[in-house]
Amino acid sequence: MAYEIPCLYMRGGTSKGPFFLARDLPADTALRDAVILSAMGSPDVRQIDGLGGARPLTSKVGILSIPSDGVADLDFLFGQVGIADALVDTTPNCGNMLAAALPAAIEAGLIRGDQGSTTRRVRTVNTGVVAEITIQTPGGRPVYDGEARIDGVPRPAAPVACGFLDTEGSLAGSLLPTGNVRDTIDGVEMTLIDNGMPVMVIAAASLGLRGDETPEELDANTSLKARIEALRLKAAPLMNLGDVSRKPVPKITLVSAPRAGGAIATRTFIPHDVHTSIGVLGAVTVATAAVLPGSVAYDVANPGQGDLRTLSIEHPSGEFSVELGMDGTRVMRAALLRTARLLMRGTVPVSPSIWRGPAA
Ligand code: NQM
Repeated sequence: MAYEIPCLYMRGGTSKGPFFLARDLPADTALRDAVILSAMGSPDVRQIDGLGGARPLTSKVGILSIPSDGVADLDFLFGQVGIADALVDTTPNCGNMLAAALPAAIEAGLIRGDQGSTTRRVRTVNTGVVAEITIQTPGGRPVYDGEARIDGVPRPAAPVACGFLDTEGSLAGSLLPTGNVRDTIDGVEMTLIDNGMPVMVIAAASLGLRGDETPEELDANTSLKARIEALRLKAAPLMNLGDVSRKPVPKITLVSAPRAGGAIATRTFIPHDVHTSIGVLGAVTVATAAVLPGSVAYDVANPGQGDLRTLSIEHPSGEFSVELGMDGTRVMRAALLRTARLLMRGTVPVSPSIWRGPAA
């Protein structure tokens, strides 16, 4: 008989995927990944035999556990599941899936919700970044209906407030891993930066673009994508990321002057497909570049002023507001709003040819 793994299928921000408890999955990483790949239907471009949505934003998983070191209240391990590739990558952060971690943990009985609202420190195990997350929990249970709106999600929902500290150099080791605010690779100027997500920030104009092209137009531009990938493979070692030919980082954000009253306009490659909006820590990192004098983003941005600034990052489906707490020109903390929703609660049967369950 197939072993059935308890699973919560959650939307987190503009992404979605199944959440599992670490204790319900194999402890061995290779076996765990084989189970996840089979649950998601990978490798297969359609993910027809699994839960994956055949796009990077819908081919993600979250794995939850309670840490014993006291650094956080909840551990969230994020997995970017390859679609055509048999790969579960736990390298980068994902702030969108993170938004669903606390409600999922309460739904699963891993954490007890407080009366009214629940605030907990959630660590993304991938990089050690800790976020303070607050969700609405009347009667101690998460609610999903509400009035908060985020672009890229059609319906309003209950707010998930996310606050980040210490995101600098999450994977690249420091905010500006090359030590420069601007580098030039193959004649293209860029700012290589990591404030929660390693990103190559490039002016759209440097690649002959306007910066307001649709994701479909950019996705169809195969010569542009090949050029960006060549730049990415050269930039990654300079960002301390090594060979990234099979890694989803760094991301590439093309920036241009804002068009809708925001701080900056963006189009983001993650890294091979174009994001229909922008990732959470991707947005934090681009906002950080936008307020950094000398960066390629600063050139085109409306960076605002003062120690507390809200930057509206324009993206293909609207905007993403990031509140930055600054000390001079240095970003000390970031706060932002997401929403999340429980989409389905159930179990995922695993073929006995892959795993027979914890007792076997
Ligand atoms: O940057 C997509 C997403 C993400 C990542 C990506 C994210 C983040 O929208 O924190 O949320 O960049 O691959 O889920």
